[in-house]
Amino acid sequence: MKTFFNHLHAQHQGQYEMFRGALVPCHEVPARADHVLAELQRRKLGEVCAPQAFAAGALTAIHSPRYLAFLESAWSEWVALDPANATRDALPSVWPTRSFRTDVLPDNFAARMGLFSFDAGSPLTAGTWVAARTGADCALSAAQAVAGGERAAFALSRPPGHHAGADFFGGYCFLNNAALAAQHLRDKGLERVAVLDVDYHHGNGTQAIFYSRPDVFFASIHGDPRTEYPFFLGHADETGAGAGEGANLNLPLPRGTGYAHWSDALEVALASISRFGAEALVVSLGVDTFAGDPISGFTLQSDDYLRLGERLQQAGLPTVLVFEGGYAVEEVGINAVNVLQAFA
Ligand code: SP5
Ligand code: ZN
Repeated sequence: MKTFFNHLHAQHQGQYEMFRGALVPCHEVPARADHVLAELQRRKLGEVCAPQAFAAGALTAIHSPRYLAFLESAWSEWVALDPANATRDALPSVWPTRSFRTDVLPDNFAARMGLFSFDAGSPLTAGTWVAARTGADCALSAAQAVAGGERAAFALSRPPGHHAGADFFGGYCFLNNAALAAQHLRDKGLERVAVLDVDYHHGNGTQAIFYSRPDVFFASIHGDPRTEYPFFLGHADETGAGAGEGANLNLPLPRGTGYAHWSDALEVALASISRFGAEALVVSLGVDTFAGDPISGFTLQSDDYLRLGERLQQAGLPTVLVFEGGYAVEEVGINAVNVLQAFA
């Protein structure tokens, strides 16, 4: 199995995120991807490739032009506000909630930061755009490999993607890599594509992108949003809208869930994907379901990821795996590569 590795991922290097009124060190750090790469190479799980550079049209298939233009120029605008900003991460501090307008693009930079985001935990840094843009190329390259006949491919990149919507960032995510991969498979002629999101957190961005579409099924197993981030989406009664009714499946589980019950939800998700008639599968591969994860609440063990990988492989679909969360930095390589091993 080929891995498309984002060699520029460390260009995105946040210093801090907002937590309980304080700026605390980021959980989403460059070492995460480096550990996964090192473990892939240690086990010789296949070729590590550079991504192909895709044209802007591949991004506008998912993201709005005004959001992409904002992301591309955000860092230079931030530094232009104050040269001292060059050593500080940009974080939003004001958002348009209910009753505010979102159709008028503000001139003010802080206002646009808020318009295009939903939390204060996702610092935008000097290299965020180049890292996210190259990560999108990795996801698109992996999708292209699978559309071209490969059984499976892995996009190894950060920042992650599944919280990013058509026109917003948040949850450490800026461009929705899994959505870009699913759309690319559609554009290559596959009629029905499924996205299975196994990250601890609900993939609100991916769900929102495909919610009204009948051609891309979204299934997610995650911490119950009544208590878990991102809180405002991911409930079981969200089943799709309009032509997309029936093509969205949320399987929220309580804190403390281990593989015995988590894997029951996996069977439900895979049965639905099979009934949907998916011709290819995109997996949003977060391993923050691990017992040792510092920000999450499930109790999966490292060996459970071997079983998860075997089960995904047995689904028998051409599969694009996209790296998402997982913050137990020392174990993230072992856990992610345990999933990949069945595809090697
Ligand atoms: C891709 C992904 O997994 N994004 C997750 C974003 C979670 N952001 C909120 C994190 C809250 C952190 N709380 C820290 C508590 C332990 N110090
Ligand atoms: Zn997560």
